[in-house]
Amino acid sequence: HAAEAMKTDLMTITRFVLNEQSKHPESRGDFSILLSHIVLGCKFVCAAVNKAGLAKLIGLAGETNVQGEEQKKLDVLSNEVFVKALVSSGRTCILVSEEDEEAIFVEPSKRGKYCVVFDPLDGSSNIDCGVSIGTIFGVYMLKDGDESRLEDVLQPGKNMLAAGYCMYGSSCTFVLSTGSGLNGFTLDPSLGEFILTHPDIKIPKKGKIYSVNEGNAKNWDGPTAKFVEKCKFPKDGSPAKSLRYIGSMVADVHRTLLYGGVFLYPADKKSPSGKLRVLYEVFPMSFLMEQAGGQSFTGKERALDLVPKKIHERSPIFLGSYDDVEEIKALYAAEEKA
Ligand code: P6P
Repeated sequence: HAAEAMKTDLMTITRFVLNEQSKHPESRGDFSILLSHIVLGCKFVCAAVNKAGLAKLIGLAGETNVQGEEQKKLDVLSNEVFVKALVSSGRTCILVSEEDEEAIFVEPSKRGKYCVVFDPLDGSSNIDCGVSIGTIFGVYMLKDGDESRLEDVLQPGKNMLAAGYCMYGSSCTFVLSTGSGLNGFTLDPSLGEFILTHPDIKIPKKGKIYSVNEGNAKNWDGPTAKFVEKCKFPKDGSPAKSLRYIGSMVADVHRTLLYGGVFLYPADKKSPSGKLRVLYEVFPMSFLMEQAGGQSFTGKERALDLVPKKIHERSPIFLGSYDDVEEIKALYAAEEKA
């Protein structure tokens, strides 16, 4: 009957968020309104990404199409959509986007109490070959109710109220946490609604997959090299792990959440702080990973404890199954002592 009930008692993301809101009687629904605007942005980007291939037939990005219109690059378009959706929600005061060098301070008439950090289209270099890409976001509350200052978005990830991503692939999947567990929703295009398809996601405690760009191996530090060596040539007779690396963070993290294992983008000699951005890649994915029972480590500390100094700061990241990340932490701790 549960399956039948699911068919007629559709748990949409809107209903889900309102249910969450009802657990906070003091809430005035601002957060639900903010999330509904983020969801709107994702629906728009999903439609645009699905047409991207077609868009190429009528004019490459950055050139003019047959109608002589300027064909916007998809990541630029996505950024404009999210900035407009977030500002028009009337619930935000500061926005930090991967696409914008400076933070956006919302005009007073439209200002709310939330700060949103986001990558509107992460992995966009993969669009042309059809690899899944995604939007990643995190939400902070303004620290001091009156003035919005840059410090309001330079908070440690553990202060986030919510985080999530929307993956544009074979289906459009929205994974969200508001701090009490992790849930996944799939867009039903015929309804234009995200339906709860992955309730209460929990990552396996230990996994059989490691996910890293092996092409950077010559630049890795000792602990990372040792960990990857252990994945490939386990000393304790256990089977070697499989390597799965898509090169699109949302897709690699989504697989890690559902199948288990560990995703790593370590520091290396070329990029001592790694490649991934703290505010809108490392923090949201680490927040989700912890909500799913996994963990996330920077090579020095718990990722969510990091206090960023700049809005586009990078950090190394090791995230995934609890036991797998413990092994990495032990290798870094041993190097500390040596
Ligand atoms: P590399 C995509 O460009 C991205 O920002 C992430 O989505 C992805 O995890 C990473 O970079 C891939 O980087 O150096 O392995 O190509």
